[in-house]
Order: sequence, then C-alpha cells, then structure tokens
Amino acid sequence: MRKLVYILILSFAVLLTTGCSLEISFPTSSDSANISSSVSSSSSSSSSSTDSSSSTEKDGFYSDLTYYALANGKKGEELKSSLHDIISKHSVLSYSEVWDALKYTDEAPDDTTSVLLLYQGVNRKKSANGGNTGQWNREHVWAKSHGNFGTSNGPGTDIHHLRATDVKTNSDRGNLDFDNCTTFYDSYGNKRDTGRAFEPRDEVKGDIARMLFYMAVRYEAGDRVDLELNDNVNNGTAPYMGRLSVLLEWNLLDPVDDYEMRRNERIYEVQGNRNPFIDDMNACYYIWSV
Ligand SMILES: [Ca+2]
Ligand SMILES: [Ca+2]
Repeated sequence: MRKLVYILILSFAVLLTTGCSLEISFPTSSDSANISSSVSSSSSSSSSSTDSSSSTEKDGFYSDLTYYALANGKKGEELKSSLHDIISKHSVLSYSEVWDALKYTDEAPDDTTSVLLLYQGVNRKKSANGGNTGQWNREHVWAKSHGNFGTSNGPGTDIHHLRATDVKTNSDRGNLDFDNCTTFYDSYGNKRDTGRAFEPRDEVKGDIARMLFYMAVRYEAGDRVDLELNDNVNNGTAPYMGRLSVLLEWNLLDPVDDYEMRRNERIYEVQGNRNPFIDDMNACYYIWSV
C-alpha cells in the first residue's frame, strides 16, 4: 500500500512538471535525424513550426518532432495506437543477424571489443558469443514463451528487447516475470524468487521496464501477437508480462542514462525504429496507471 502511494505521488509529480498533455521531448542525433526523414516521411507534413519551437532542446538533447509528430498531444489508447503506428515501421532482422546487431547496440562503453552484460554490468568479449557456460547469448527480456513467439522473425528478433546476457543467467531467469523479490540470486544485486519472479540489479530496472513498455505497444492486435502488461506474475505462456505496477515504479527509480540513449540511437540505425519510453520517460504514465 505504501509503495502504491509512493508511485502515485511520483507519477503526479511527473504530470505536474510536464503538464496534462504529452509534450514529447525526444533526443536525436545527426544520424537519427537522417534516418527519421527516410523512415517517417509521411508524418513530416503534419509537424508545425510552432510545436518545433516549444521543445527544441530539453535536458541537453535535441528533439526530433518529426518522428513523433503523430503522437504529440495524445493520451491513453489514442497515444498507444499512434505510437504503435510510428514504431511499427522498421526493418525486421533474422535471429542470426541479431548476433551482429547486439555486438553494436550492446557494445561496452569502454571497450569496443566487448559487450556489456545486462544483468552483471560487466564486459565480455564480443567473440565469446554462444551457448556455453562463460559465454554470452541473446536474452529475450520479454520472455519468448509469453505469447509463444519464439525466435522466428518478428518479436523474437526485435533487438529493442534482446540483450547480451551471460548464458547461465539467461537460463536461470528463464521465463520469469519481473517483480520485487526477496532472495539474492548473485553478487551483482540481482534477485530471484524461484518459480515466481526475477528482480534485476537497480542499474537496469528502468531499462527493463522501458523495454517491456515498448513491446506492449509495438505488438498489437493484427501483429503476430498482441503483447500486453498486467499486474501479475506467473503469466506462463499467455502473451502477458508483469508486474506492471512495479515496472512503473522501476521506470522512475532508474532514469534513462547515456548508455541507454546510445543503445536506442544504435537500434534506430540498425532496425529503423525508436523506443518512445526511452525518448520520453513520462510517456508510460499517459498510457498505464497502477
Ligand atoms: Ca539504467
Ligand atoms: Ca499490445
């Protein structure tokens, strides 16, 4: 109950600072601006010069109103639907292409020959990819059994939620939903309540929440599978992931940092679409509540 009140207060504070309609403040770079013009040419005509001047720069990042023009000012299901239309325009990788993609998107900040492991936060050589103990492989943060989408082209190869992960940790997390847990899993701060839920280290709690927000919006009815968030754990093979109330809390506890933004930019280069919940940390509260 205390946690719920905490989230409500934080959410209210976010809404107060941002106003009552979505004011998207999306970072961009010269690279992404170029891609934006080619990926979303249909939306450029609806972007007004007035809107552009209202959020040219925020928090040190330049906004790209062209990419998100169709979503500006929307809330709830309307916003979710608009964002779905925007982020669904992208190229689809094969599962084998994901290896090379992750070597770029998950590259360690201090070593171009290594990837940064999601749950440990330590480097591992890019060349040490595979299925053996001590190697890294492709973790589906949205467990691929939740909706049974597997590793065929589509949600199973969408690098927005695929991460370089230690083989054993990937296996031990399995298909567990995410929630606060009581039992430490390792010395890196990850926790796991066996058979119930997994809690990542604090440094990636927000990253994981924002990847799951992306998946719920990217995959809707009419796509291969309609993925949705709920407030449960033990979702099994249903196309759901939880626990939503905890994810909304993690979003605030672990704000977007430079590495997560760089990853979003690199995915934009490789796959051609963005994670709106990294570009605007407040966007999730206009779609979901606890
Ligand atoms: Ca983080
Ligand atoms: Ca969905």
